[in-house]
Amino acid sequence: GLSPAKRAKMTANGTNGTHDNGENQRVAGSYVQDFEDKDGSSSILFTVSENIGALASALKVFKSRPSRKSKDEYEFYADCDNQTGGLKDAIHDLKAKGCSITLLSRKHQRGSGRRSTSEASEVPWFPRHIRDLDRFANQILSYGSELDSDHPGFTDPVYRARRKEFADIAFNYKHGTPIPSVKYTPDEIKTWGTIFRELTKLYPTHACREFNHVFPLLQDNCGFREDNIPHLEDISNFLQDCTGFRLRPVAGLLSSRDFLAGLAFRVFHSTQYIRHGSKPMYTPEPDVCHELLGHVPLFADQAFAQFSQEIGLASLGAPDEYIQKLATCYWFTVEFGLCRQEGQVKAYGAGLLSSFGELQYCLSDKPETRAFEPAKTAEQSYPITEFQPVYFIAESFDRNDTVGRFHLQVRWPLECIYLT
Ligand code: HBI
Ligand code: NLE
Ligand code: FE
Repeated sequence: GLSPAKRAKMTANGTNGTHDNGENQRVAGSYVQDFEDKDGSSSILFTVSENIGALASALKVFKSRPSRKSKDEYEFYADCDNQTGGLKDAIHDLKAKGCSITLLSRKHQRGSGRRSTSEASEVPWFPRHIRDLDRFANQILSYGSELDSDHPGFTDPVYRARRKEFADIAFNYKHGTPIPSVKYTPDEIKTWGTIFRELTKLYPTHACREFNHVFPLLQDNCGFREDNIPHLEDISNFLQDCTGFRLRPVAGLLSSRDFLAGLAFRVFHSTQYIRHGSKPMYTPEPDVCHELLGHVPLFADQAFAQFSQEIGLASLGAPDEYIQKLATCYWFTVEFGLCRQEGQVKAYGAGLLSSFGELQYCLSDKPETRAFEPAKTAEQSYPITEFQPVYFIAESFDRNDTVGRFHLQVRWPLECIYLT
Protein backbone atom coordinates (compact mmCIF):
# COMPACT_ATOMS: atom_id res chain seq x y z
CA GLY A 1 0.00 0.00 0.00
CA LEU A 2 0.91 3.59 0.29
CA SER A 3 3.98 3.98 2.41
CA PRO A 4 4.72 7.68 2.44
CA ALA A 5 7.14 7.49 5.33
CA LYS A 6 9.37 5.03 3.51
CA ARG A 7 9.17 6.64 0.07
CA ALA A 8 8.80 10.27 1.01
CA LYS A 9 10.89 12.88 -0.71
CA MET A 10 10.56 16.13 1.15
CA THR A 11 11.25 19.51 -0.32
CA ALA A 12 11.47 22.49 1.90
CA ASN A 13 10.36 25.63 0.07
CA GLY A 14 12.44 28.68 0.75
CA THR A 15 10.46 31.92 1.08
CA ASN A 16 12.06 33.25 -2.10
CA GLY A 17 11.73 29.99 -4.02
CA THR A 18 10.55 30.34 -7.61
CA HIS A 19 9.35 26.88 -8.50
CA ASP A 20 5.63 26.32 -8.42
CA ASN A 21 5.14 22.77 -9.42
CA GLY A 22 7.00 19.54 -8.86
CA GLU A 23 6.13 18.23 -12.32
CA ASN A 24 7.93 21.00 -14.21
CA GLN A 25 10.84 20.80 -11.95
CA ARG A 26 11.35 17.09 -12.46
CA VAL A 27 10.66 17.04 -16.17
CA ALA A 28 12.85 20.04 -16.78
CA GLY A 29 16.12 18.65 -15.73
CA SER A 30 18.53 16.67 -13.76
CA TYR A 31 19.54 17.30 -10.19
CA VAL A 32 22.90 18.64 -9.16
CA GLN A 33 24.22 18.84 -5.65
CA ASP A 34 24.09 22.52 -4.71
CA PHE A 35 23.68 23.39 -1.04
CA GLU A 36 23.67 27.12 -1.76
CA ASP A 37 20.98 27.10 -4.49
CA LYS A 38 18.30 29.68 -3.75
CA ASP A 39 16.71 30.05 -7.21
CA GLY A 40 15.77 26.50 -7.99
CA SER A 41 14.26 23.83 -5.81
CA SER A 42 15.84 20.85 -4.17
CA SER A 43 14.69 17.39 -3.38
CA ILE A 44 16.14 15.54 -0.45
CA LEU A 45 15.69 11.83 0.00
CA PHE A 46 16.08 10.92 3.66
CA THR A 47 15.34 7.84 5.65
CA VAL A 48 13.88 7.69 9.15
CA SER A 49 13.95 4.87 11.67
CA GLU A 50 10.79 2.98 12.58
CA ASN A 51 10.54 4.84 15.94
CA ILE A 52 7.24 6.58 16.59
CA GLY A 53 7.67 10.30 16.05
CA ALA A 54 10.84 9.91 14.00
CA LEU A 55 9.32 11.58 10.93
CA ALA A 56 7.81 14.42 12.98
CA SER A 57 11.13 15.11 14.62
CA ALA A 58 12.93 15.06 11.26
CA LEU A 59 10.41 17.49 9.80
CA LYS A 60 11.01 19.91 12.69
CA VAL A 61 14.38 20.59 11.05
CA PHE A 62 12.49 22.52 8.36
CA LYS A 63 10.74 24.75 10.88
CA SER A 64 12.99 27.61 9.93
CA ARG A 65 11.64 27.44 6.35
CA PRO A 66 8.10 28.78 6.42
CA SER A 67 5.75 28.41 3.48
CA ARG A 68 5.16 31.19 0.96
CA LYS A 69 1.49 31.29 1.90
CA SER A 70 1.92 31.94 5.57
CA LYS A 71 4.81 32.36 8.01
CA ASP A 72 3.11 29.96 10.38
CA GLU A 73 2.92 27.11 7.89
CA TYR A 74 5.47 24.70 6.46
CA GLU A 75 5.15 23.13 3.05
CA PHE A 76 6.28 19.59 2.37
CA TYR A 77 6.49 17.74 -0.87
CA ALA A 78 5.81 14.00 -0.76
CA ASP A 79 6.34 11.65 -3.70
CA CYS A 80 4.00 8.70 -3.16
CA ASP A 81 3.97 5.28 -4.73
CA ASN A 82 0.22 4.66 -5.06
CA GLN A 83 0.28 1.45 -7.07
CA THR A 84 -1.93 -0.42 -4.66
CA GLY A 85 -4.16 2.52 -3.76
CA GLY A 86 -4.57 4.31 -0.46
CA LEU A 87 -3.58 7.80 -1.59
CA LYS A 88 -7.18 9.02 -1.53
CA ASP A 89 -7.60 7.90 2.09
CA ALA A 90 -4.26 9.38 3.07
CA ILE A 91 -5.30 12.75 1.59
CA HIS A 92 -8.60 12.55 3.38
CA ASP A 93 -6.80 11.93 6.69
CA LEU A 94 -4.34 14.77 6.11
CA LYS A 95 -7.21 17.15 5.35
CA ALA A 96 -8.92 16.02 8.57
CA LYS A 97 -5.73 17.09 10.39
CA GLY A 98 -6.09 20.57 8.87
CA CYS A 99 -3.43 20.32 6.15
CA SER A 100 -4.05 22.07 2.85
CA ILE A 101 -3.17 19.82 -0.07
CA THR A 102 -2.14 20.34 -3.67
CA LEU A 103 -2.20 17.07 -5.61
CA LEU A 104 0.26 16.78 -8.50
CA SER A 105 -0.19 13.57 -10.48
CA ARG A 106 2.06 11.95 -13.00
CA LYS A 107 0.55 9.39 -15.30
CA HIS A 108 3.69 7.81 -16.67
CA GLN A 109 3.43 4.58 -14.71
CA ARG A 110 0.38 3.41 -16.58
CA GLY A 111 -1.33 5.68 -18.98
CA SER A 112 -0.27 7.60 -21.98
CA GLY A 113 1.34 10.47 -20.10
CA ARG A 114 4.77 11.79 -20.90
CA ARG A 115 7.68 10.24 -19.14
CA SER A 116 10.62 12.35 -18.12
CA THR A 117 13.99 11.59 -19.61
CA SER A 118 15.42 10.13 -16.47
CA GLU A 119 12.53 7.68 -16.33
CA ALA A 120 12.43 6.75 -20.00
CA SER A 121 14.05 3.40 -19.43
CA GLU A 122 11.59 2.33 -16.76
CA VAL A 123 9.04 -0.30 -17.69
CA PRO A 124 5.57 1.15 -17.22
CA TRP A 125 3.33 -0.62 -14.75
CA PHE A 126 1.26 -3.41 -16.26
CA PRO A 127 -1.20 -5.95 -14.86
CA ARG A 128 0.31 -9.33 -14.03
CA HIS A 129 -2.89 -11.03 -12.98
CA ILE A 130 -6.37 -10.82 -14.41
CA ARG A 131 -7.67 -9.39 -11.13
CA ASP A 132 -5.26 -6.44 -11.53
CA LEU A 133 -7.68 -5.21 -14.20
CA ASP A 134 -9.88 -4.03 -11.31
CA ARG A 135 -7.51 -1.07 -11.11
CA PHE A 136 -8.57 0.31 -14.51
CA ALA A 137 -12.17 0.93 -13.45
CA ASN A 138 -11.83 4.61 -12.68
CA GLN A 139 -9.42 5.52 -15.48
CA ILE A 140 -11.97 6.53 -18.09
CA LEU A 141 -11.10 9.11 -20.73
CA SER A 142 -13.22 12.10 -21.74
CA TYR A 143 -16.76 10.77 -21.80
CA GLY A 144 -17.40 8.43 -18.85
CA SER A 145 -20.27 9.87 -16.83
CA GLU A 146 -19.43 13.46 -17.88
CA LEU A 147 -20.28 13.77 -21.54
CA ASP A 148 -18.70 16.26 -23.91
CA SER A 149 -20.83 19.28 -24.65
CA ASP A 150 -21.59 18.43 -28.29
CA HIS A 151 -22.77 14.92 -27.38
CA PRO A 152 -26.50 14.50 -28.10
CA GLY A 153 -26.95 13.23 -24.53
CA PHE A 154 -25.25 16.21 -22.92
CA THR A 155 -28.36 18.33 -22.53
CA ASP A 156 -30.68 15.41 -21.80
CA PRO A 157 -30.91 15.00 -18.00
CA VAL A 158 -32.61 11.60 -18.24
CA TYR A 159 -29.82 10.27 -20.44
CA ARG A 160 -27.15 11.69 -18.14
CA ALA A 161 -28.67 10.12 -15.04
CA ARG A 162 -28.87 6.81 -16.85
CA ARG A 163 -25.20 6.99 -17.83
CA LYS A 164 -24.32 7.51 -14.19
CA GLU A 165 -26.15 4.27 -13.26
CA PHE A 166 -24.12 2.35 -15.82
CA ALA A 167 -20.90 4.02 -14.70
CA ASP A 168 -21.54 2.89 -11.13
CA ILE A 169 -21.91 -0.74 -12.18
CA ALA A 170 -18.57 -0.56 -13.94
CA PHE A 171 -16.78 1.28 -11.12
CA ASN A 172 -17.93 -1.26 -8.56
CA TYR A 173 -17.27 -4.34 -10.66
CA LYS A 174 -14.72 -6.84 -9.33
CA HIS A 175 -13.09 -9.59 -11.36
CA GLY A 176 -14.71 -13.01 -10.96
CA THR A 177 -18.16 -11.76 -10.01
CA PRO A 178 -21.21 -11.93 -12.33
CA ILE A 179 -21.85 -8.80 -14.38
CA PRO A 180 -25.03 -7.19 -12.97
CA SER A 181 -27.79 -7.31 -15.56
CA VAL A 182 -29.65 -4.15 -16.43
CA LYS A 183 -33.31 -3.74 -17.18
CA TYR A 184 -33.28 -1.60 -20.31
CA THR A 185 -36.08 0.93 -20.80
CA PRO A 186 -38.55 0.72 -23.73
CA ASP A 187 -36.78 3.72 -25.33
CA GLU A 188 -33.41 2.03 -25.08
CA ILE A 189 -34.80 -1.18 -26.55
CA LYS A 190 -36.30 0.85 -29.39
CA THR A 191 -32.90 2.36 -30.21
CA TRP A 192 -31.29 -1.09 -30.13
CA GLY A 193 -34.14 -2.43 -32.30
CA THR A 194 -33.58 0.19 -35.02
CA ILE A 195 -29.86 -0.52 -35.11
CA PHE A 196 -30.34 -4.30 -35.02
CA ARG A 197 -32.90 -4.23 -37.84
CA GLU A 198 -30.85 -2.00 -40.14
CA LEU A 199 -27.59 -3.83 -39.54
CA THR A 200 -28.96 -7.34 -39.98
CA LYS A 201 -30.20 -6.25 -43.41
CA LEU A 202 -26.66 -5.29 -44.37
CA TYR A 203 -24.62 -8.12 -42.81
CA PRO A 204 -25.22 -10.78 -45.50
CA THR A 205 -23.68 -8.55 -48.19
CA HIS A 206 -21.36 -6.28 -46.18
CA ALA A 207 -19.86 -8.37 -43.35
CA CYS A 208 -16.97 -10.83 -43.63
CA ARG A 209 -17.59 -14.56 -43.68
CA GLU A 210 -16.38 -15.26 -40.13
CA PHE A 211 -18.79 -12.69 -38.73
CA ASN A 212 -21.76 -14.15 -40.61
CA HIS A 213 -20.80 -17.60 -39.43
CA VAL A 214 -20.98 -16.70 -35.75
CA PHE A 215 -23.94 -14.35 -35.78
CA PRO A 216 -26.68 -17.05 -35.83
CA LEU A 217 -25.03 -18.71 -32.80
CA LEU A 218 -25.50 -15.49 -30.86
CA GLN A 219 -29.14 -15.36 -31.93
CA ASP A 220 -29.63 -18.94 -30.73
CA ASN A 221 -27.60 -18.76 -27.50
CA CYS A 222 -27.45 -15.19 -26.25
CA GLY A 223 -30.77 -13.53 -27.03
CA PHE A 224 -29.58 -11.40 -29.96
CA ARG A 225 -32.98 -10.17 -31.19
CA GLU A 226 -34.51 -6.94 -32.38
CA ASP A 227 -36.69 -6.67 -29.25
CA ASN A 228 -33.98 -7.61 -26.72
CA ILE A 229 -30.67 -6.09 -25.61
CA PRO A 230 -28.60 -9.11 -24.58
CA HIS A 231 -27.01 -9.30 -21.12
CA LEU A 232 -23.24 -8.95 -20.84
CA GLU A 233 -23.07 -11.85 -18.37
CA ASP A 234 -24.74 -14.29 -20.81
CA ILE A 235 -22.41 -13.25 -23.60
CA SER A 236 -19.37 -13.44 -21.37
CA ASN A 237 -20.26 -17.04 -20.47
CA PHE A 238 -20.85 -17.91 -24.10
CA LEU A 239 -17.50 -16.44 -25.18
CA GLN A 240 -15.67 -18.22 -22.37
CA ASP A 241 -17.00 -21.51 -23.72
CA CYS A 242 -15.99 -20.64 -27.31
CA THR A 243 -12.56 -19.03 -26.92
CA GLY A 244 -11.89 -18.23 -23.27
CA PHE A 245 -12.61 -14.53 -23.85
CA ARG A 246 -14.73 -12.81 -21.23
CA LEU A 247 -16.35 -9.43 -20.84
CA ARG A 248 -15.85 -6.90 -18.12
CA PRO A 249 -18.10 -3.87 -17.77
CA VAL A 250 -16.45 -0.48 -18.27
CA ALA A 251 -17.88 3.04 -17.90
CA GLY A 252 -16.44 4.44 -21.12
CA LEU A 253 -13.31 4.77 -23.19
CA LEU A 254 -10.16 3.39 -21.58
CA SER A 255 -6.67 4.52 -22.51
CA SER A 256 -5.19 2.40 -25.28
CA ARG A 257 -2.68 0.99 -22.82
CA ASP A 258 -5.32 -0.20 -20.36
CA PHE A 259 -7.65 -1.45 -23.04
CA LEU A 260 -4.94 -3.46 -24.82
CA ALA A 261 -3.67 -4.89 -21.52
CA GLY A 262 -7.12 -6.43 -20.97
CA LEU A 263 -6.76 -8.35 -24.21
CA ALA A 264 -3.59 -10.00 -22.91
CA PHE A 265 -5.80 -11.73 -20.34
CA ARG A 266 -8.53 -12.47 -22.89
CA VAL A 267 -10.66 -9.80 -21.31
CA PHE A 268 -12.69 -7.45 -23.45
CA HIS A 269 -13.82 -4.26 -21.72
CA SER A 270 -17.40 -3.67 -22.71
CA THR A 271 -19.64 -0.67 -22.21
CA GLN A 272 -23.20 -1.44 -21.14
CA TYR A 273 -25.02 1.84 -21.82
CA ILE A 274 -26.63 2.57 -25.18
CA ARG A 275 -26.11 5.60 -27.43
CA HIS A 276 -28.59 8.49 -27.36
CA GLY A 277 -31.77 7.60 -29.27
CA SER A 278 -31.57 10.71 -31.48
CA LYS A 279 -28.60 9.38 -33.47
CA PRO A 280 -28.82 5.60 -33.96
CA MET A 281 -26.89 5.54 -37.24
CA TYR A 282 -23.49 6.51 -35.89
CA THR A 283 -21.85 7.42 -32.58
CA PRO A 284 -18.16 8.11 -31.97
CA GLU A 285 -18.28 6.41 -28.55
CA PRO A 286 -18.33 2.70 -27.96
CA ASP A 287 -21.75 1.64 -26.62
CA VAL A 288 -23.52 -1.66 -26.05
CA CYS A 289 -24.47 -1.88 -29.75
CA HIS A 290 -20.86 -1.42 -30.80
CA GLU A 291 -19.55 -3.99 -28.34
CA LEU A 292 -22.21 -6.66 -28.87
CA LEU A 293 -22.91 -6.33 -32.58
CA GLY A 294 -19.47 -5.10 -33.66
CA HIS A 295 -16.94 -6.89 -31.43
CA VAL A 296 -18.52 -9.91 -29.79
CA PRO A 297 -19.08 -12.08 -32.90
CA LEU A 298 -15.38 -12.20 -33.80
CA PHE A 299 -14.29 -12.87 -30.20
CA ALA A 300 -16.12 -16.20 -30.61
CA ASP A 301 -13.67 -17.11 -33.41
CA GLN A 302 -10.55 -19.01 -32.26
CA ALA A 303 -8.11 -17.39 -34.69
CA PHE A 304 -9.34 -13.91 -33.93
CA ALA A 305 -9.28 -14.51 -30.16
CA GLN A 306 -5.71 -15.75 -30.40
CA PHE A 307 -4.69 -12.77 -32.47
CA SER A 308 -6.39 -10.34 -30.09
CA GLN A 309 -4.51 -11.80 -27.15
CA GLU A 310 -1.23 -11.44 -29.07
CA ILE A 311 -1.85 -7.74 -29.54
CA GLY A 312 -2.55 -7.48 -25.84
CA LEU A 313 0.62 -9.34 -24.89
CA ALA A 314 2.70 -7.15 -27.20
CA SER A 315 1.39 -4.10 -25.34
CA LEU A 316 2.26 -5.10 -21.76
CA GLY A 317 4.88 -2.79 -20.33
CA ALA A 318 5.61 -1.34 -23.79
CA PRO A 319 6.77 2.27 -24.14
CA ASP A 320 4.16 4.88 -25.10
CA GLU A 321 5.37 5.08 -28.73
CA TYR A 322 4.74 1.36 -29.22
CA ILE A 323 1.34 1.54 -27.60
CA GLN A 324 0.39 4.30 -29.98
CA LYS A 325 1.40 2.27 -33.01
CA LEU A 326 -0.38 -0.82 -31.76
CA ALA A 327 -3.49 1.25 -31.08
CA THR A 328 -3.36 2.75 -34.57
CA CYS A 329 -3.08 -0.67 -36.19
CA TYR A 330 -5.84 -1.88 -33.90
CA TRP A 331 -7.98 1.01 -35.09
CA PHE A 332 -7.47 0.19 -38.80
CA THR A 333 -8.02 -3.55 -38.34
CA VAL A 334 -10.19 -4.63 -35.42
CA GLU A 335 -12.16 -1.36 -35.34
CA PHE A 336 -12.34 -0.24 -38.98
CA GLY A 337 -10.77 -3.02 -41.05
CA LEU A 338 -11.86 -4.16 -44.50
CA CYS A 339 -10.74 -7.43 -46.07
CA ARG A 340 -10.92 -9.12 -49.44
CA GLN A 341 -12.80 -12.42 -49.60
CA GLU A 342 -13.48 -14.27 -52.84
CA GLY A 343 -12.68 -11.16 -54.81
CA GLN A 344 -15.04 -8.90 -52.86
CA VAL A 345 -14.31 -6.33 -50.18
CA LYS A 346 -16.06 -6.99 -46.86
CA ALA A 347 -16.08 -5.30 -43.46
CA TYR A 348 -14.68 -7.00 -40.38
CA GLY A 349 -14.01 -3.91 -38.21
CA ALA A 350 -16.33 -3.58 -35.21
CA GLY A 351 -16.87 0.16 -35.67
CA LEU A 352 -18.23 -0.59 -39.14
CA LEU A 353 -20.32 -3.58 -38.13
CA SER A 354 -22.08 -1.51 -35.44
CA SER A 355 -22.89 1.59 -37.51
CA PHE A 356 -25.45 1.22 -40.26
CA GLY A 357 -24.32 4.61 -41.58
CA GLU A 358 -20.64 3.83 -41.86
CA LEU A 359 -21.15 0.18 -42.91
CA GLN A 360 -22.78 1.37 -46.13
CA TYR A 361 -20.36 4.26 -46.63
CA CYS A 362 -17.18 2.18 -46.17
CA LEU A 363 -18.03 -0.07 -49.11
CA SER A 364 -19.14 2.78 -51.36
CA ASP A 365 -16.77 4.59 -53.73
CA LYS A 366 -16.46 7.64 -51.43
CA PRO A 367 -13.61 6.69 -49.07
CA GLU A 368 -10.04 5.95 -50.08
CA THR A 369 -8.79 2.38 -49.61
CA ARG A 370 -5.23 1.11 -49.31
CA ALA A 371 -3.59 -2.23 -48.66
CA PHE A 372 -3.02 -2.98 -44.97
CA GLU A 373 0.71 -2.97 -44.21
CA PRO A 374 1.39 -2.88 -40.47
CA ALA A 375 4.50 -0.70 -40.66
CA LYS A 376 2.79 1.94 -42.83
CA THR A 377 -0.67 1.72 -41.33
CA ALA A 378 0.82 2.33 -37.86
CA GLU A 379 1.73 5.88 -38.95
CA GLN A 380 -1.65 6.90 -40.34
CA SER A 381 -3.63 9.54 -38.46
CA TYR A 382 -7.40 9.29 -38.21
CA PRO A 383 -10.47 11.16 -36.98
CA ILE A 384 -12.47 9.57 -34.15
CA THR A 385 -15.76 11.45 -34.39
CA GLU A 386 -16.69 11.02 -38.07
CA PHE A 387 -16.66 8.42 -40.86
CA GLN A 388 -13.10 7.38 -41.75
CA PRO A 389 -11.58 9.01 -44.85
CA VAL A 390 -9.22 6.04 -45.37
CA TYR A 391 -9.66 2.29 -44.84
CA PHE A 392 -7.03 -0.44 -45.07
CA ILE A 393 -7.84 -3.71 -46.81
CA ALA A 394 -6.29 -6.89 -45.43
CA GLU A 395 -5.47 -8.86 -48.57
CA SER A 396 -4.45 -12.17 -47.06
CA PHE A 397 -7.47 -12.40 -44.76
CA ASP A 398 -8.75 -15.19 -46.97
CA ARG A 399 -6.03 -17.76 -46.38
CA ASN A 400 -7.43 -20.85 -44.79
CA ASP A 401 -4.88 -21.53 -42.08
CA THR A 402 -6.32 -20.35 -38.82
CA VAL A 403 -3.88 -17.63 -37.95
CA GLY A 404 -3.22 -16.31 -41.46
CA ARG A 405 -6.94 -16.04 -42.03
CA PHE A 406 -6.85 -12.78 -40.21
CA HIS A 407 -3.89 -11.14 -41.93
CA LEU A 408 -4.16 -10.02 -38.54
CA GLN A 409 -1.52 -12.55 -37.83
CA VAL A 410 0.42 -12.77 -34.69
CA ARG A 411 3.22 -11.06 -36.56
CA TRP A 412 1.66 -7.72 -37.17
CA PRO A 413 1.80 -6.37 -33.67
CA LEU A 414 5.56 -6.86 -33.89
CA GLU A 415 5.85 -5.54 -37.45
CA CYS A 416 3.99 -2.41 -36.57
CA ILE A 417 6.24 -1.78 -33.60
CA TYR A 418 9.65 -2.67 -35.01
CA LEU A 419 9.50 -1.84 -38.71
CA THR A 420 8.46 1.79 -38.41
N1 HBI B 1 -11.96 1.60 -24.49
N2 HBI B 1 -13.88 0.97 -23.41
C1 HBI B 1 -13.11 0.93 -24.50
N3 HBI B 1 -13.52 0.23 -25.59
C2 HBI B 1 -12.76 0.17 -26.71
O1 HBI B 1 -13.15 -0.49 -27.70
C3 HBI B 1 -11.54 0.85 -26.73
C4 HBI B 1 -11.15 1.56 -25.58
N4 HBI B 1 -10.01 2.25 -25.58
C5 HBI B 1 -9.12 2.25 -26.72
C6 HBI B 1 -9.60 1.42 -27.85
N5 HBI B 1 -10.73 0.82 -27.81
C7 HBI B 1 -8.84 1.18 -29.13
O2 HBI B 1 -9.42 1.84 -30.22
C8 HBI B 1 -7.35 1.41 -29.19
O3 HBI B 1 -6.99 2.69 -28.75
C9 HBI B 1 -6.58 0.33 -28.55
N1 NLE C 1 -19.12 4.49 -34.83
C1 NLE C 1 -19.44 3.25 -34.15
C2 NLE C 1 -20.96 3.10 -34.05
O1 NLE C 1 -21.68 4.03 -34.35
O2 NLE C 1 -21.40 2.03 -33.65
C3 NLE C 1 -18.80 3.16 -32.78
C4 NLE C 1 -17.30 3.23 -32.86
C5 NLE C 1 -16.60 3.09 -31.52
C6 NLE C 1 -15.12 3.15 -31.68
FE1 FE D 1 -14.40 -0.94 -30.37
